[in-house]
Amino acid sequence: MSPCTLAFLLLLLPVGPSRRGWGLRHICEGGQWDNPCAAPGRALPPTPALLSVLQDVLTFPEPGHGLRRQKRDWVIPPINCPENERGPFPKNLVQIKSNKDKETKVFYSITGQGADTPPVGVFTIERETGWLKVTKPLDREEIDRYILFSHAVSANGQPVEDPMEIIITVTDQNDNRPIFTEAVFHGTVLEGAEPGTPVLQVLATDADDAVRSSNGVVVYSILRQTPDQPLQQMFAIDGSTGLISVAAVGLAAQTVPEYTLEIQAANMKGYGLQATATAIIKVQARGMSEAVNGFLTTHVLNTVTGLPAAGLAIRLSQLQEPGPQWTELVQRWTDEDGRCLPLLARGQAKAGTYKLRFETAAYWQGLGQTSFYPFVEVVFAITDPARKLHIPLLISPYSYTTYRGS
Ligand SMILES: [Ca+2]
Ligand SMILES: [Ca+2]
Repeated sequence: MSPCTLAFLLLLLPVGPSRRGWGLRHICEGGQWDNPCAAPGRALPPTPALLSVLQDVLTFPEPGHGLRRQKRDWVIPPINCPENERGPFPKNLVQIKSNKDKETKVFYSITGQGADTPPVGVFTIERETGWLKVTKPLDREEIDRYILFSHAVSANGQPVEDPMEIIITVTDQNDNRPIFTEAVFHGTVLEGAEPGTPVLQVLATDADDAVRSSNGVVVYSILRQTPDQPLQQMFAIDGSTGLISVAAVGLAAQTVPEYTLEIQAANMKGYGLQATATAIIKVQARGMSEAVNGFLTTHVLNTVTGLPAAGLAIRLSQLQEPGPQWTELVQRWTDEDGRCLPLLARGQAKAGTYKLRFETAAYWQGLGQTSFYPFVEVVFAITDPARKLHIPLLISPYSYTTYRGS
């Protein structure tokens, strides 16, 4: 690599003496781009961030000064380009410049994904001026980053610079709403359950950026509870996890055997686009023994302590034939006996393929341990819906056992 100086310059920024190598100007069009930008005809003082870039440039040794810096030391700030930009296209992004243009006529080209490899032609460069352009609206959810290489050759086709890497980061717009994984979530709670008892966890996904923006950060809330007896807020939801738990005493199967909750998920931490789903919570009367009422039951045993595993989340799903689509039927949490209410009641079971998912990692995490298994899934077939099934799980952080019981 020939040592060359890299200069990032703002439009109309005072420029030092001529330097070798690439010069890069960030030009802003009507404030559309996230780059630091200067209004036409007005010089901006260099920002500290930019200064540091310039400093890097200024300290870069000239050829013949001995030390050569590796290219990877160059700090090339990514060019931010928002998704869903409106035209007209092509739109100028940045001008790429070689100071060799003082010695010879320089021609520019770009390679890389979005240039000469699919999707081809999203970015183009003006051969003679070095203007890098975007030719159409971008979709962050499709491609969130482009890595291009810019090249400069002289009239006889000889490279006058090493290829320069240009990273174009597609910044997010909140153009996706949350999507609940289920239209209807089902849970069961034992009557008289104490406040804080977990009942059901809902989940919504969002395709937008949840790391560098809040566009994809979903917050849950309960919009409505039907009936609103004996209190308006019998349940609470954890805004960030979607875990619904008992909020008040007074759950009684005889008076209210079932609650319907309208759940909302909204991105931008609760202030953006919304989606709703339904949570149906059955209140189970005490004294209805598993043996009488249950068709499908389980228990979880911690084989390290030999004690029941309490507070472990379990989800039952059914395979939707013919596709590989699982539909969640119910969620349970194990009690202090490592047991939970029947996952399927008598008469509720149909022949088919089912899956019990045990959230083992969260359980071990709660005990301050790590689990080799993030979760354990037991897939099984129900062939005789009249025959009671008991599927226990015996767990340690590094092993698990299951078997068919009755
Ligand atoms: Ca998009
Ligand atoms: Ca987006």
